Amino acid sequence: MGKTALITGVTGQDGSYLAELLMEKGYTVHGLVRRSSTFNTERIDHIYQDPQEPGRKLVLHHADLSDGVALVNLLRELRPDEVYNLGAQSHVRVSFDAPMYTADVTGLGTLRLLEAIRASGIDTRIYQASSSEMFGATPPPQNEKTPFHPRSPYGCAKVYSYWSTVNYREAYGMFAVNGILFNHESPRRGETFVTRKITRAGARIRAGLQDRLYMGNLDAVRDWGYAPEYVESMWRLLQRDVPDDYVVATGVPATVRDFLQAAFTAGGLDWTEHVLFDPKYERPSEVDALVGDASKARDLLGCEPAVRWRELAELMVEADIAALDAELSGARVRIDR
Ligand code: NAP
Ligand code: G4F
Repeated sequence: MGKTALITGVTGQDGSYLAELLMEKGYTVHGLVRRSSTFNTERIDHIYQDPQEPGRKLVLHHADLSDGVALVNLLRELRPDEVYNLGAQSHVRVSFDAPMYTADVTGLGTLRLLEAIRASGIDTRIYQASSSEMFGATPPPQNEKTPFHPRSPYGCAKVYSYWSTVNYREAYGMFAVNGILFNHESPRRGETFVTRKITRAGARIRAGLQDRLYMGNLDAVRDWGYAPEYVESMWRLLQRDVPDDYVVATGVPATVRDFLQAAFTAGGLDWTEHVLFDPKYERPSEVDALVGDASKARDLLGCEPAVRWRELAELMVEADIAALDAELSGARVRIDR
């Protein structure tokens, strides 16, 4: 019998890559999908299996991280070997506009899930999607021993989730781990995060569909990696003998301006001719620099991300150009890369 996993946030960037990875490894994957008035399964449509399909390996369930009772019922029914908590209101800028909602889903949602595991009395391992955003104002390089100083409601909610995960490990002996992941991107990245906003705009400007791109702080430094490599780290964290917390990062810094220049150059464009500043995209309090020291994950888990920010910028522009070309020619746009 293969293992069973439950992924919250299966419709997101990471959830979709993780579902693919686990299915390849022979898992039966259960995905938690929140109700939406429009389809929200685009990232997993290519691996979707009809309920009528015998022996299907991907099963979707409607539930929400704000609904603790639904989580208990789901866990009692499924009794998964592993739970990956990737569901969240994950946008930092939006968390300033919706702080209570962010605290509820990104913070309390984790507690609800941990309590649901406890209440259902099942023996399962849980991965919590912690974030480098928790380090906030503490200068780089950041590792597992670096103090947290969050700078957004999102960062605060993630700190709450981080410590709740540690607490359930210490209090109840639960196999509960935090992956403290630095920014990771892909062609499936949400369109309003900075990398995808840039690569999507590059493709559209190149095609003559728009001329300007309004941006916020170009001086921010991030450590950008490639999402498919990072979901492999999530799985590795849960396969250890002893539960522990790990930073996952490339250790290579770049500014938003660097990424912008690399992406536009890859699309044959000069970014200075198209980019304008709009204070709307600034944050009330910014995280200036995140650069990870992932030596623990490298030494103990064998995680060594290979794709660096420049290559990432290029592959994302290339994917957005291909998707736009397909859309303009009337072909169905595939999202399976
Ligand atoms: P994402 O693309 O924004 O996906 C978030 C997922 O959470 C989506 O499936 C979303 O559903 C779901 N979700 C939102 N609200 C929910 C609710 N109330 N109940 C249940 N599910 C809900 O994020 P991602 O980039 O894949 O990141 C995955 C996780 O890692 C998140 O927790 C994020 O905070 C964390 N993280 C990400 C990064 C990064 O650089 N990507 C770095 C560190 C940590 P819809 O599809 O319906 O919106
Ligand atoms: O792409 P971003 O929105 O990502 P941010 O804030 O670093 O958060 C992401 O990474 C976290 C890990 O550290 C995750 F936990 C979180 O869920 C999310 O995935 O912004 C990156 C930087 C920021 O400094 C922002 O101020 O880009 C700057 N930026 C400049 N102009 C912009 C823009 N960000 C966005 N989204 N849009 C802009 O126009």
